Amino acid sequence: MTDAEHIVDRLSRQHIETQSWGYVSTGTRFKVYNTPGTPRDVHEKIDDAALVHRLTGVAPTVALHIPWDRVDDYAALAGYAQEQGVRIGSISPNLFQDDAYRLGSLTSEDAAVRKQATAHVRECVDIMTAVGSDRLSMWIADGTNYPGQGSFRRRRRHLEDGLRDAYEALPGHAEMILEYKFFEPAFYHTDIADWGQSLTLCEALGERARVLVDIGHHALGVNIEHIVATLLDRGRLGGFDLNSKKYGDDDLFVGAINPQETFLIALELVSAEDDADAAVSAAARSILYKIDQCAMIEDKIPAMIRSVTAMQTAFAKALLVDRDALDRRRVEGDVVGANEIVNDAFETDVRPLLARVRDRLGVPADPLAAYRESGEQERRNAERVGTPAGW
Ligand code: PSV
Ligand code: MN
Repeated sequence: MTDAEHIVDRLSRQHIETQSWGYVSTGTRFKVYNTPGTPRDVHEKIDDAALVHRLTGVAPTVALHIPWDRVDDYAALAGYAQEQGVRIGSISPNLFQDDAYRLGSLTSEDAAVRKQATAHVRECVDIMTAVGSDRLSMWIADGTNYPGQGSFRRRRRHLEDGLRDAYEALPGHAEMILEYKFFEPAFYHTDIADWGQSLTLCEALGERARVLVDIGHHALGVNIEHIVATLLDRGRLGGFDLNSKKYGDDDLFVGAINPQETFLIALELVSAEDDADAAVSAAARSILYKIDQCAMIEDKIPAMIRSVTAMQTAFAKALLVDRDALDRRRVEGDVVGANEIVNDAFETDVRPLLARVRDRLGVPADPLAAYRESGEQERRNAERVGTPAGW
């Protein structure tokens, strides 16, 4: 195989998970705008995910968030997804929208609240079994708003106990991916604020707990690709929540604000996939790439297509980097030369390469144009009358 064929081959195997809540109307705390054609229930969210997969060929799974996607019969829901051409992917519990969680969920001082939270996570583990999901995607919103409000160490112990309960209940083939976020909804401290907090919890739990990096969950200026490299080298990077941001946790579609950052993250990923250390490369090859974006004013399906194709673009450019030459220049101390190699790849127009990938996958060369011409949006606008689904 030539280098170009290798790249086409790798890109044809790319797998990006879209998320059910990315297809519905969400917004800021000021206003939620509805757009026409928005799904009214989980089946219609799955329909939209299936459409994105049909158009891109690389989005075969859809993440669910419980209770937003709660149904009576999960096996039937998995069957429905399969009929549409997709599978159900990761399951996210929701530990932030019940009145009981005002002072914390797994970290609460109240044993009854902690019990409610662990019972909900167990419900999600059962759903994983019913739908055949292999990832429990955990984000804990717990934190405090004022100095003195909580005991950091007692909260941390409760958190570890609660996470262990879920970890030990996981189906044999499954793993937990543990997200961090430094603020919001709490504004003084968050119990899992950064990658170090998450990593130490994962290490305490066991091999099947890995860190989830949400691109929007870092302070401005933080070097995310460096965090990614550190976690990759320890075999503890388990997943991504993909989006982009200008300021805080903006949840804009991928590549909209800083495509160079997305590319530099992808470069760390493809290089770890080829690492000589088998454990590092196996861990890198089993990362979940999940979109976690919110369509606040834009149409949801095209926004999702943009994110999926932005991830393809980032990986295509990362795969073009001549990593042997790059390493030589690093060793030689050729600062400008090393940067030039990275930059050359970033500036390459990879659209012809992606057209070859799409040809291989049997999908349209331009998924967004194909979507606009398909009439799918107009059909949805006409059919989906009534209350749209939301949070
Ligand atoms: C929190 O901001 C987060 O990124 C978590 O992943 C949630 O599950 C998701 O957003 C949905 O609100
Ligand atoms: Mn997230």
